[in-house]
Amino acid sequence: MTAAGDLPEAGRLLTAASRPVVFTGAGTSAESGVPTFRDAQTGLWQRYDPSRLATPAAFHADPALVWGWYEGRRHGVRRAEPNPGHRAVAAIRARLPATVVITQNVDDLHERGGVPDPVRLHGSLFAPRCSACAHPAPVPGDAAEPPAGPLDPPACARCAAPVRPGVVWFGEALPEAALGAAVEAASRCDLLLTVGTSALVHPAAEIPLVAARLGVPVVQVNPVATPLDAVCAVNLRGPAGEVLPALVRAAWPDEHTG
Ligand code: BV8
Ligand code: ZN
Repeated sequence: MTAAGDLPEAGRLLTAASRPVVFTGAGTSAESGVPTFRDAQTGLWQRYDPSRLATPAAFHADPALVWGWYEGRRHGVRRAEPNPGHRAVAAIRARLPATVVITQNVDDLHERGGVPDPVRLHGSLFAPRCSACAHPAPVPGDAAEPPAGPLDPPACARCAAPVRPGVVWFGEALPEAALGAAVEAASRCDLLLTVGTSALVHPAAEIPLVAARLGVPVVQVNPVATPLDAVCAVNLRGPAGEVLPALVRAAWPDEHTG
């Protein structure tokens, strides 16, 4: 039975859990001012469809356009701060050390918000590598202004090929170790909390279903409905930055997530 907004029930499920998985998407960072894929692009990027830019073909066709887009996103993330939702996730992990945080996000706000070891399904804006030999490349220095448009990527120090963002593009396989760890955690957890994801991108979108199929309760935090509504024990309709701290307080009234 899906009880929309039943915070006390979600709190009881969290209190009863010992091995939760927290599965996060771009909506978790929305209140930090980091646009999700669904948010309208700004400036030059308005004319581009993100899911077409986030592909190997786009990078091959125009490395400067794609590198400039990612550097602009990294610039925005550098100026963003973790929001109370990130800190609530860290509070859950501090209370329940067996918690596994799995993220689709490529920002570093979980790490800066107190979760040092998220399972990263889609890579990171802070792990550039060579597009040819995969040699890790240094994260570029922090520019005062974001690139207003195309920006030539650096050359690999080892083979001089263009450096690419360390993210998983559409059409690319997810890192095997991360996907394996995520499926393993979802298969062993006793609660799955899915936060801020449209659940449209595969195979990441399967992770909550792994838990649901095993009869593990799934609690969703999202202002709008998603395909996961059908498998949720509780749907908490609202922004992560407000709902997650409220959920932590419902589970542990003495907890102050800051
Ligand atoms: C692969 C990194 C094969 C890059 C990203 C099966 C079915 C259908 C399609 C496929 C399938 N299998 C594969 C596909 C194709 C494709 C896919 O899923 N397409 C979809 C779009 C139809 N998948 C792939 O290509 C994957 N690769 O399968 O490879 C393969 C296998 C072997 C060998 C070779 C190849 C790779 C997918 C990874 C793509 N990379 N990110 C980058 O960031 O630039 S995915 C990217 O988009 C994000 O990481 C995110 O996960 C996803 C969606 O973006 P958003 O919508 O912004 O974010 P999210 O989904 O999290 O939604 C935001 C939500 O937040 C919304 O619901 C909103 O309501 C909510 N929200 C807003 N504000 C708040 C909030 N929630 C809480 N609080 C708030 N304040
Ligand atoms: Zn190289």
